[in-house]
Amino acid sequence: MLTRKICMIGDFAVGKTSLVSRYVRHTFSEAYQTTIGVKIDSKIIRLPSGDDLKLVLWDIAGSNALSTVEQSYLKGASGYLLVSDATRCETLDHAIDLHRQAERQIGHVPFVLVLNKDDLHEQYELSTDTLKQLRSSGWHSVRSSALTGLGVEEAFQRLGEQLAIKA
Ligand code: G3D
Ligand code: MG
Repeated sequence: MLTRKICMIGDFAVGKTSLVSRYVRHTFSEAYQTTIGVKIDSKIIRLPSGDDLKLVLWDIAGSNALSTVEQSYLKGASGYLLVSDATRCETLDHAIDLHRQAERQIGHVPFVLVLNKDDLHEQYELSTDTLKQLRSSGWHSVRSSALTGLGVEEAFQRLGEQLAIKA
């Protein structure tokens, strides 16, 4: 079976670990512990072609506001989910910066921008202009909530399908 490594990238507390547990285990815990080191999960998805693709999901602990992505973490990754927290606009700026860092390290690979915590409507902070600009420069984005499950399958599925096109 085709297997691809994908990395979760984004600021501390944007919901990287929660998205993985919603996606892989269909659970959400308000008291989910901060990941220690790197956690690896996997999930098999069905591609439009009918083939299966195994996604190996790498989730790193990052406690810095703007943590740098480590080369050893990204090594061998075929793509990544770039996660921001829709209730904190600075996490989108940081995501853009982390994307640049990732590109410098592993070159152009597919990624999907995830605008998480979409359930917290009243606290929504992201700039529509910035999002429009990103979309017009070719970025794929998905609104998600690891709490309700909205958009979670879609985010991983979209990335998986982009990887399959590249494969
Ligand atoms: P990280 O892995 O990116 O550091 P976590 O982020 O998955 O640990 O999530 C950080 C906090 O945000 C957690 O709250 C988690 O429950 C919450 N969270 C994650 N995704 C969502 C979401 O989609 N909606 C809402 N409302 N909350 C979310 P705590 O309180 O445990 O720190
Ligand atoms: Mg985490």
